[in-house]
Amino acid sequence: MQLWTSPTPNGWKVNIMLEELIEAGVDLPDIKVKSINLQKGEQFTEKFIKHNPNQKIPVLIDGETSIMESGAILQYLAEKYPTSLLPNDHSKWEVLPWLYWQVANLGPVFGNKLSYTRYMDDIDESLKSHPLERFGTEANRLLKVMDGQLSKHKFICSNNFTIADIAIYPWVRGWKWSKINITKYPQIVDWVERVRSRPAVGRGLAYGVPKEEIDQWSEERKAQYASSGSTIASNKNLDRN
Ligand SMILES: N[C@@H](CCC(=O)N[C@@H](CS)C(=O)NCC(=O)O)C(=O)O
Repeated sequence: MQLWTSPTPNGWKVNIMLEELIEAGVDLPDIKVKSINLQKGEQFTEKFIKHNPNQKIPVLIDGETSIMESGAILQYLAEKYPTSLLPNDHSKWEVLPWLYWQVANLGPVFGNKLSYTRYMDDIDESLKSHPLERFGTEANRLLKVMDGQLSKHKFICSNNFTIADIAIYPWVRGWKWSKINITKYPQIVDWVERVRSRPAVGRGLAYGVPKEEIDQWSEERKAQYASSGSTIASNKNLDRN
């Protein structure tokens, strides 16, 4: 198996998944983790596009099967290696809708809020106010929805940690960077700590990142992310291919 990834929220989901499977006692095959340099545009190469026509990490390659989309990768791994991360009976329908909810709602909205907050330096401030308002308000609505779930149980879908928690966590943990205030929701703050305290989550977040910067980036790293983020989020990339 090969995982093509980068240290970003959508990448971390799969790293965490692999580490959770190991933690659950699954004997995984050897997995080659290949780091994709998004700043250099490696996601646009012919070789990459053969495995993911959508030109984004993460990609999982299992023999002849190439899987794009982090949600699909989590589901693939969860079905191939059954554990409590995804029930294999009817109760999987308590989990899968929340996985889809993350990839269709929370990911794009938090990602867009982050881009306008941190990365789009070349855009006039006045043009940013509408998207910042729109994505900020929607991010807050999504947090309220999450808070409703967490008022019923410890994790998003139930008292069990599942692939839905794995999908949601990397985006919500970055709330300071995206300037989406989760502190209005103490249950979400507690959930972030509960998820972070899992050993497999710590190991998953560490792929390709110096240990001392797993939870707190250095000023140098922040500057690097800000500049690479602006390259990635830029419309200039639309000219490629
Ligand atoms: N819906 C996709 C989103 C993947 C995605 O946006 N990946 C980002 C990194 S977090 C990426 O590869 N960006 C490169 C680019 O936009 O050029 C998923 O969940 O896998």
